[in-house]
Amino acid sequence: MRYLTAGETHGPQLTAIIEGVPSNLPLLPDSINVQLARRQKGYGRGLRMQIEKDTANLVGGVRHGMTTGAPIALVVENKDWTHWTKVMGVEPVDEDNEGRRRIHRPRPGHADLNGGLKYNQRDLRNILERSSARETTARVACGAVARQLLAQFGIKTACHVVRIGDVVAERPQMTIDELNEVTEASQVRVADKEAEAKMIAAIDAAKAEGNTLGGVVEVVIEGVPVGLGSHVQWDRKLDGRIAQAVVSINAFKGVEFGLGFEAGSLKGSEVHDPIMHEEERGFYRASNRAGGFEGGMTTGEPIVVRGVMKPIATLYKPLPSVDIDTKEPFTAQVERSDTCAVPAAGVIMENVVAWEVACAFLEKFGGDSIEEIRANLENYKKQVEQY
Ligand code: EPS
Repeated sequence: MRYLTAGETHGPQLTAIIEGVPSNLPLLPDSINVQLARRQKGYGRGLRMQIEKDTANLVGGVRHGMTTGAPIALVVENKDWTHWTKVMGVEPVDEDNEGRRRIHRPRPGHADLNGGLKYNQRDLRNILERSSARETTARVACGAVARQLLAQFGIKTACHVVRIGDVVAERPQMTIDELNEVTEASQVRVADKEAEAKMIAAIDAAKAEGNTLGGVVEVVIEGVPVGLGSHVQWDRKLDGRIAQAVVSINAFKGVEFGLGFEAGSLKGSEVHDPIMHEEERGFYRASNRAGGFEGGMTTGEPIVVRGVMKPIATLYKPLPSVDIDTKEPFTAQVERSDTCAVPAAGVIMENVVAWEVACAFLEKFGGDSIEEIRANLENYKKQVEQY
């Protein structure tokens, strides 16, 4: 499967085309809208989220609640567009028209300056509009389609926040279903009540001082068969592909699996997962410190992957920058933004990781219809059982 997205944060809509979704997959806007609503939630979001009410309109590839195998086309409207029709219109406007709302003051930490230099744009809005994290709405919609596919084969996903600023949250012993239930009811998407209150206080304190907070989110995927991805070629290693997908999320700066960076400070005996075998269960691991991957392939244990999000770069007390017209320093640019979007980023990460797993799943069990894929999967399961 592959997808492309288009659309600007203050333009009329976001658009996505997904190619390669098999036929006979049940799909209705509701299953996408649930994910879009999750992405909009979370303590620390700014005023824009009160304007938007994201819903997907399926405009290709689905008929009577089922995919047909044709490309899926979907659009999500930007409700905020009504305030930006002059600024974001397609028709030409005069250079000095105040409706242009030209931006010439690049914000540190954003794509503004690099993008302006690269694309030779003297209105940095032409960069900002597309680099905005609003685009992740379309990616979550595509991920929701991937999750729908995974769900057909009993593969479950979850995400939870493990850090906001200097507050750390634990994942108590619980099943993936319980984790989903508890985090869904949390304002900061944590399973640790004590940490929740501290995170909310930290977000309030950051907001009060015109600052922002980043954090770490963890995604868990269970029910994945052994052998997705491959060791034979660098670009087929599924952990590598997941890493790329995670770091491509706006403001994400790093990714780790299982023990992750901590593995660098431990001995080999403390890092690897002993191989076990039981008649009933087949091969399994005594632990899952690898986070579900060895040799770029799934081990059959849960995928456990974390991503780190830097604090949002739009600050109410901005860092020094230089005006691209006058080349003079300034510090006054203030844009509306969020104080902390880590809980939303968890949902984005869950959906982009689900996308990569679904792609690898289809590569392994490829077929044009759900029935064909199911038959291939059953056949493979027998092969693994008899190994
Ligand atoms: C964003 C800035 C804010 C966020 C936006 C991402 O938007 P605005 O500039 O319109 O206030 O609200 O996030 C979303 C719109 C969204 O749907 O997540 C940025 O600069 O990346």
